[in-house]
Amino acid sequence: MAMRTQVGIVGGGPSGLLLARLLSLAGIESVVLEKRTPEYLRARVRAGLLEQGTVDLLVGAGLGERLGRERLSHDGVEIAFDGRRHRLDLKGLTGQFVSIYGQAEIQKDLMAAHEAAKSQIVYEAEDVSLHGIMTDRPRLRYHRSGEAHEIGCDFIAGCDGFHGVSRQAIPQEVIRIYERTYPFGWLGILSDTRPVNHELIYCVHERGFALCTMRSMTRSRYYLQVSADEDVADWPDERFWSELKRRIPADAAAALETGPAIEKSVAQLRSFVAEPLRHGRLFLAGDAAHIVPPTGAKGLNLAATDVRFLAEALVAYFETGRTDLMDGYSQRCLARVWKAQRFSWWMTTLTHRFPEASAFERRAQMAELGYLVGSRAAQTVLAENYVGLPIV
Ligand code: RFL
Ligand code: PHB
Repeated sequence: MAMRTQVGIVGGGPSGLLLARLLSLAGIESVVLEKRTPEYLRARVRAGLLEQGTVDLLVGAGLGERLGRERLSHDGVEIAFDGRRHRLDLKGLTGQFVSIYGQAEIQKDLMAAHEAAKSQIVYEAEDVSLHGIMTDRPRLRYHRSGEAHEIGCDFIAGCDGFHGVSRQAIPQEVIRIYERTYPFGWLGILSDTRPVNHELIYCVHERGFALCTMRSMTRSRYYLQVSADEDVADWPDERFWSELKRRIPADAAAALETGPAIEKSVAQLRSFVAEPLRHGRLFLAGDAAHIVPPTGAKGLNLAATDVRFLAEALVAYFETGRTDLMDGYSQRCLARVWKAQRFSWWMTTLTHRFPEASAFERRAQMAELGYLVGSRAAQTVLAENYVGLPIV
């Protein structure tokens, strides 16, 4: 079956659904093609920390009701090393704070808003492929329940994450990849227990990094640095909790409430940028174009800014025929993406145990941590990146 729309969107994660939402508020039609089922998407845990710019964008898109009620605002964040905890006063250093609200909740809010608006979202779309992106009539093809479909569009947005197909549609000689992999991953668990602290604790330890975070005051999220090829099956709950207790400061370990894990998964750490974000009538946004290690909590926030810029560019085009914002899209995103890449890489390097690090590098790492907690200037550098750089 053939149909037509203004913007064909590949991927119904936060990037794709937020883009569809912003476009529909401006009266622009789109169709979202998503490979997975709604149940799968609602259950995916992932990100938890939002910059104020991301919150503002969601509120502006009419998605602020539950977010406003349930989000936790954090004025500070802790870094622990050598058994001691140090609080960085984000509010005092930058005048800003960050919000805790799970990506799964954003996904649910977006899906509910689209359901109410009767948006066109095709779940379980198989074999999605992109065609004619260098022409003014690009097309998306896919299968659903064994039937072939084609959608003619004015533009295609590739919002299908790191493993998606959109980025692959850009020829090798046009796209440039910048990448760094890390020799470790994060093992995360979610549990219905009281968070060990009312703010996050980034814990530096010789056994490896650990992070204490949360989804609410009754639901905790903890991460452990593990080797890149770690198997979740080797981590029964008891092993996770006892390893966590060894890596977090003693007073936190003593206060730690443990319980059954309701989710447990390993994520590889990676830094990745594909340039440019536009080729012909295809625009990449979010994880389809770039990946950051989760240490700086920037992935979802970067995705949100890409989508904001892309929606602005498409709306300007459809309303007035202007093409300058579309032409500047890639550069505008990349300026922000690279700053977040630098920060996420730096914060990962500062806090993780690198197996190949020399004794000299380990001493330098500890010296940098000592400098950080002793210098307001150094803390301001971390804080202004952590709360999110101004959107320009
Ligand atoms: P997603 O979320 O990967 O969504 C892509 C969607 O596209 C679908 N898809 C396809 N659909 C059709 N055809 C195909 N061929 C397709 N291939 C894929 C997929 O099913 C999916 O639904 O990308 P998006 O929308 O760009 O969103 C990006 C964010 O998900 C990501 O950046 C964050 O989760 C990263 N992240 C964090 N970001 C933060 O800002 N703050 C955090 O605290 C934070 N913590 C994290 C994180 C990511 C983590 N993992 C698991 C990598 C913590 C972790 C552990
Ligand atoms: C999370 O809550 O999942 C989270 C928070 C901060 C990070 C990474 C993940 O840096």
